[in-house]
Amino acid sequence: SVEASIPEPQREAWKRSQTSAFKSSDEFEKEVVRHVETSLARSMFNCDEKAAYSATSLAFRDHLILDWNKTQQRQTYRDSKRVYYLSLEFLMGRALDNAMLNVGLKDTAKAGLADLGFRIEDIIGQEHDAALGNGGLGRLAACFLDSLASLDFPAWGYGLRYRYGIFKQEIIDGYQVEVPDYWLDFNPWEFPRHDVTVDVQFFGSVKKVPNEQGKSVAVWEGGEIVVAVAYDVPIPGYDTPTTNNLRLWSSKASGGEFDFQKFNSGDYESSVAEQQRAETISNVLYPNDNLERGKELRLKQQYFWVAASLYDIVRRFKKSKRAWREFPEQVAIQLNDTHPTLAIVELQRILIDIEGLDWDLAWEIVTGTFGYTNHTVLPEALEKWPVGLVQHLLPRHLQIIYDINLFFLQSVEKQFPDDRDILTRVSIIEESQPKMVRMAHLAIVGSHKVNGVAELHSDLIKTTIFKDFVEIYGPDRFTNVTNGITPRRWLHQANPRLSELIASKLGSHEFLKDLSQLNKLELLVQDKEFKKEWAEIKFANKVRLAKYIKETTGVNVNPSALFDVQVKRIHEYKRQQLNIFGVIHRYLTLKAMTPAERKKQLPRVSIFGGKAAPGYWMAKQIIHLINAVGSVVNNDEDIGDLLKVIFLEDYNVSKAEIICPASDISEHISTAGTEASGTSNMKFVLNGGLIIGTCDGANIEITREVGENNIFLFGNLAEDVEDLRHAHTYGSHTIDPDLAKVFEEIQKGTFGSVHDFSAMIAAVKDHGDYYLVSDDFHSYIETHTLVDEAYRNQEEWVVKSITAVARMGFFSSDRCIYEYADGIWNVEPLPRRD
Ligand code: F58
Repeated sequence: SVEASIPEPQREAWKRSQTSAFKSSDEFEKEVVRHVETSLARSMFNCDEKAAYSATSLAFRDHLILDWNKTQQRQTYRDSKRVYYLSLEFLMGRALDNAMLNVGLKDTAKAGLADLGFRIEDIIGQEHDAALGNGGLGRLAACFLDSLASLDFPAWGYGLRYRYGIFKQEIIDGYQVEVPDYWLDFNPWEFPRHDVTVDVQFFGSVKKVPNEQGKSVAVWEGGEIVVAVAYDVPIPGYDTPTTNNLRLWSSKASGGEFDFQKFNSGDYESSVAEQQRAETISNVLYPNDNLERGKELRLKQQYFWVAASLYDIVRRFKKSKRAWREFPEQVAIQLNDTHPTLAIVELQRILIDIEGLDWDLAWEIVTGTFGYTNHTVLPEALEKWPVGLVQHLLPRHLQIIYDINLFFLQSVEKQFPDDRDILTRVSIIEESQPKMVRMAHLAIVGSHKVNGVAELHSDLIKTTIFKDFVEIYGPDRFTNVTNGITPRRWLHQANPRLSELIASKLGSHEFLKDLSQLNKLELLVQDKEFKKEWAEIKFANKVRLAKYIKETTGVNVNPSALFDVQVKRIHEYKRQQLNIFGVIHRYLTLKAMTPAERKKQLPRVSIFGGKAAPGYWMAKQIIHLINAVGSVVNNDEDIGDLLKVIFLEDYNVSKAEIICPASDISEHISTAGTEASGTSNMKFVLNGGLIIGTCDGANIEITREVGENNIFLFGNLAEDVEDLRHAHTYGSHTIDPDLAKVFEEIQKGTFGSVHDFSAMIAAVKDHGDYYLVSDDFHSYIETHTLVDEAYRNQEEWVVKSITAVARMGFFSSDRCIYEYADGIWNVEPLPRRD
């Protein structure tokens, strides 16, 4: 065993002195006080909430680290197959609450903090979100890390340690303003590993030289080196000692602080400038959601992160002294979208140029190792890089890409000898001006499995953007893994009262590890007392959100009103414009009523939240319109509580934890066929909210699970979209009459800024209504009427809410991880103790 390598007396000395994690609240308090006094150099007299947060986090960090060390030792010792999840984004949110719950010591900490004079909520609230992601894709990666650890899989995440996460959003005069998110001031959850570094090369040129056997090999030389430094973040599983690792790379100049040669020769300024240039690589997260802009720095980020991660993975593999062909039996690498696709090329390069394998064996190893997950069919989000840029930055990689393409096209030509067009369509190189590298094609060719993220989406990629590849490789290369969410964060942590109620009825917290157990709740749908408690919890969560709305916007909302929520990135395809047009329609309808009629109406609060990409002008106009409508409606005395329109600033993970448990209905209303999956739909339903949605993404599977009576679907189907768009462009395009009235009202200036909003209207009226806002408007409004009617029957509504929750077991990210493990990675969990 590993132990035997240390002489007995030393081993004993280590064991005698071993630290142990706190268990009781007394021990926890001691740890907190010790950290306040030594780590923070403060005392009882200047320990504010921030300091208490810091000390509490350090105490829990110590706890995690002990488990983390043991997990890593165990995984190294067992040396079974590991999973590596490569993602440019990990939208982790806060870590302290999660750590407390996962190690099962939240009550202990609560008691300890109370003794020391603090409320645990206030302490948890001090933490800055780790916001290293844009939206769904980044949050999915975070849920997957939670599930991988909770299910005891040996798995690492690899990402970038951005100095600035997604920007903070401020709303000023109704407009979005971006403020940098500098979050690293104090981050107790990361461990800098200054001894774990990788030199990453850029630019330079390629020379062919003969090796010892006289074979010509490529040597990539010159250019510049940037150093990657590892920062490790422990990822605790729920109710297990397994604590996995998330390794984030930070860039710094080679040659330490700065180039001493230049410094000594008096060129101080340029040596500092070089250092700064190196550091810009990991400086900032690109803030686009479903859009690829093709910036050079972005490509640099991608290669920097991919090269460092692969070096690390290969280094670990080589320690085992196994033969190279065993690599895919030891290593599974999942590509979260095409952003890490250069990893395919980099591994091929390492194997042929550095390790001296022949091409075919290397390529077999590469394709056996990688899996690729696609997250979008939107053409503007499919990654492409100009050949010239790749050539300049990564000359050797471009050669390898050309070789991969050559061999691939040769085999396609053999398979379809009479079809020239297919070669043009599937080529990794797009013969455009300038020529482009199509990253999705490279990812497909270099992986053994490609998956979409919901059934409809996985079908769509097979019949549209990747159709030819299904012909070439057969349908088995393509599969579906419908997304999921971790019930630990999105139920237990976000909605503790609901989680406890469920636990009390099911007899334990086991459902948090096996979410399908929720189905036992269905037996209770007629239990009066249970339904009452269920409704009370929803109400309490709404009161909490109402308080938050008051504090942040100054608007009073009635917690008994129907809370209608749409929170997600602002994008035309997600159709916040449809929602706000619907709100205006409701407002006009209310205005046209007599006071007596109005009295009979159901009060509603329309809540919006989400960031627009800084360069996405139309999305910013949508935010402006929502705010403009809010300032008119919220101050209209005829309307009062009947309608309030709220825009919540700076939507992020920790705000989602307050918002999701407080919704009655949430909106998932993308144009059919555009939203790959959606995951917030799952979060809302799991928290007892119903949803209004289109037949898109995972909404379809949610409907199948919860039943048609427990969801509000509307709108055109994906299969009709193409024809409708065609008709808009080539036929006569009439606007829905109710929508036309909404437009007239906006154009009258009722909400100010006629000029600002004219483009949104023109997009529907004059530019072909690409997102089918008008086509779906009528059915959207009608469905909202059904929502109102259903909500009036509170008894029935609660039955729907419980039934839906009971049927949500399928959407746990644990189920996703089992599907990936089984169908794509071929890995197994590691038993907890040897
Ligand atoms: C999202 N994609 C999908 N991309 O839109 C959503 O339907 C899905 O549920 C989710 O992935 C998880 O599968 C997404 O969030 C991005 O934000 C990319 C960021 C980098 C640039 C390209 C878009």
